[in-house]
Amino acid sequence: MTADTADILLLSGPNLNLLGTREPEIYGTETLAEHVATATKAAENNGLILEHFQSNHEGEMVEAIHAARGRVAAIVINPGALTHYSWALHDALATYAGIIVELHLSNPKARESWRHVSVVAPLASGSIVGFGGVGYRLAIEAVAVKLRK
Ligand code: CA2
Repeated sequence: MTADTADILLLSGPNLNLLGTREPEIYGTETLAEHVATATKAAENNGLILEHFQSNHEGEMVEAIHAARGRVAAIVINPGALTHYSWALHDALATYAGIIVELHLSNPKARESWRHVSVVAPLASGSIVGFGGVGYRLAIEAVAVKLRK
């Protein structure tokens, strides 16, 4: 799953592997692989190495965060629906000392009320939401700016 060294871990949560197959009006037509390619290119443009991990399992997401501790400088995370209730993800991210950027394709605050809560947002430097696939580039740019400081 993980390389020995990377600067950014892009983490994708449950169901994001199905992007491009349903609900294009909400999530767009691009696949996850295309978003990862966008993020990888943005990282390379900033001299950074990116690795990606997607899981439909909360525990695997937690373990990916554990494995990032002391190894990668930043995590960009789209936790999918785990965003709204996973205190396990919250607690794992709380053990991570690097930069955290929360990323969503849609704008959860403009959707159902159960999506208005994020248990990840309080641990993030910032959140990029509602810009569709462009958000992947913006999230990497945000990390690059933070790392240059
Ligand atoms: O907008 C986002 O990026 C979300 O994280 C996407 C999650 C949703 O639960 C969050 O509230 C916001 C859902 C991902 C579902 O992915 C799909 C993929 C293909 C077709 C339908 C959904």
